[in-house]
Amino acid sequence: SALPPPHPSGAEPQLRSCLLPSPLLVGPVSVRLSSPLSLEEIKEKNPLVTPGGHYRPTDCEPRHHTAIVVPYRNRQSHLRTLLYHLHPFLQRQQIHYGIYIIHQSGNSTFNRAKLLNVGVREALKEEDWGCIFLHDVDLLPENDHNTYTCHPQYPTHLSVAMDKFRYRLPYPQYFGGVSAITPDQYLKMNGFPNQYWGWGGEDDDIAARVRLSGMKIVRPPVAVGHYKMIKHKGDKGNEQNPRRFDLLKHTRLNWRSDGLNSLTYEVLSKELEPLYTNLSVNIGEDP
Ligand code: GDU
Repeated sequence: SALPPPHPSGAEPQLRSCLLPSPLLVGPVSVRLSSPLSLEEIKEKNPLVTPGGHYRPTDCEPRHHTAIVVPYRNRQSHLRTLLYHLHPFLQRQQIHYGIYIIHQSGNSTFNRAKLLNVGVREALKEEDWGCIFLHDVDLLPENDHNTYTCHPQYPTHLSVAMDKFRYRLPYPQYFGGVSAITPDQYLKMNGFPNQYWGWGGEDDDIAARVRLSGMKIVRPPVAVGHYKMIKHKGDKGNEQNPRRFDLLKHTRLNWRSDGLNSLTYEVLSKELEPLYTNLSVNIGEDP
């Protein structure tokens, strides 16, 4: 029989594990670069999402528990578009997930990698996530066979084929856009650098840490790692970081002392919005 035996104690019967692959997957999807719906309407379309932007399948036991961490400031329409796509996308994959928006408060120079450190730490305070996705707000996955789960041994780079790079990896070590790690992998590489203020370089530093800590990067096939990027101009407060080349020369020396073990920040507020958890944080400023 396909049915589990009745539970001896008469307690709630255990759900069977979700099927692999999820029968709900549809493969390639065409994505819209702006959301036709308001946040309220997106919530109505996703009635099973609970406050803070959490979801777990109701008719099977999920095999994966994934937190999505998004570094964020002042990209409202991008966030709405991401939520419009990502909630149904993740539900089709039948995983247990939560979406965390890490908002850098104030006007100091943006620091993507430090915000990612904050996001990992705060997400893990809340739940025992087995996998953490580091997800730019403006990247929309175009194929739900690109599963939002982690490799057990190695960090994963998911956005291998972005439209802006003509659906190719721009260079072999590229690790920007969307990537994923387990808590163990994150510890092993001492998290991410805290010293990259402004645009650029931090993704290459993270890739270097993967290698320096004895790991490698794994990737899905190019055919499923398709992403569309929402077009945007450079943001105020995230100008190119002129120090990035110099910093990158020193990753080998710095990665053990700068990262998770040197992270300091202050959570200013945490709100359980209907479609995401909103953490506003003070991460200081470029010294
Ligand atoms: N971001 C904001 N607000 C800002 C600036 C950045 O929310 O004012 C967040 C967004 O999530 C955004 C991400 O930071 O998606 C990366 O910033 P950009 O979109 O400006 O950078 P690119 O589009 O050039 O992205 C590429 C990679 C990133 C990162 C970056 C270099 O896709 O992962 O490595 O280069 O910093």
